[in-house]
Amino acid sequence: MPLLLPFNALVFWLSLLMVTSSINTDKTEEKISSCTVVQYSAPAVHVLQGRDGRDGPKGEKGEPGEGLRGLHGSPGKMGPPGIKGDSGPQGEKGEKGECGSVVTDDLLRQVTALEIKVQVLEAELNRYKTALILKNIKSIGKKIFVSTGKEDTFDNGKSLCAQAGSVLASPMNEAENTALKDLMRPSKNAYLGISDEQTESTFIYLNGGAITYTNWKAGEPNNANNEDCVVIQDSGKWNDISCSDSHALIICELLS
Ligand code: FUC
Ligand code: CA
Repeated sequence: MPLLLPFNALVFWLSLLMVTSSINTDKTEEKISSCTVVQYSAPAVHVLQGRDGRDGPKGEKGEPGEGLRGLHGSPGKMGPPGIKGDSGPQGEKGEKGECGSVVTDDLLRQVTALEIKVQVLEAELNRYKTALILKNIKSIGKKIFVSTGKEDTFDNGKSLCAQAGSVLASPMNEAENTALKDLMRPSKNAYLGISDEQTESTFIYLNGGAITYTNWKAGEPNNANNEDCVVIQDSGKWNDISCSDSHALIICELLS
């Protein structure tokens, strides 16, 4: 014990010195440094603590954990529908169509072409109709009156028309009668295909049918001196005359 006393006393004294030095803030850096020299010879908890060292290098990545995987949860509710996607790429060219549609298109073109031709022909026909009036031909409805320009008897007149595949003019209504009147000028009379030769006072068409239209002049038919044939006068009115009268115009009619 007596041998340790001086050393312990020295440590105690130094420790006391360090405490008083730390309290006295007026101590210089040089004095503190001198204390560390003493500390080297006798480390103790009472000496000043050194500064922290720099961070060490980063350690290697550790092994992955081995925790148990949880149970699979139940599926959630269906989400809202997504927005419409972009259009896909254009598909490949299809197979050639059947002949039916081709034929239809071709027929349509032909019909259209025919319609144009018909219009042209109608216009051309109207021009000829107009011109033919000057040639003693008159078109009325579906009937065409053709004047022979000759005056003759009733029988000769029937023969003339028959040679052209026609019959003596037989107006069936006012329009046809007017057309015939216009065509007969300047003659005063023109034979009609009407007579009562078969039965007196019963006038019929050449085909034997009963007449359905008349335009008798007032007082006619009077059968003066046995008149069995009929003429249209330049007034458009009718008169019965002798079938042998050779001074009546021969006008034929054609049905279209
Ligand atoms: C009237 C007519 C006859 C004839 C004579 C000259 O008597 O009825 O048909 O035309 O005139
Ligand atoms: Ca008469």
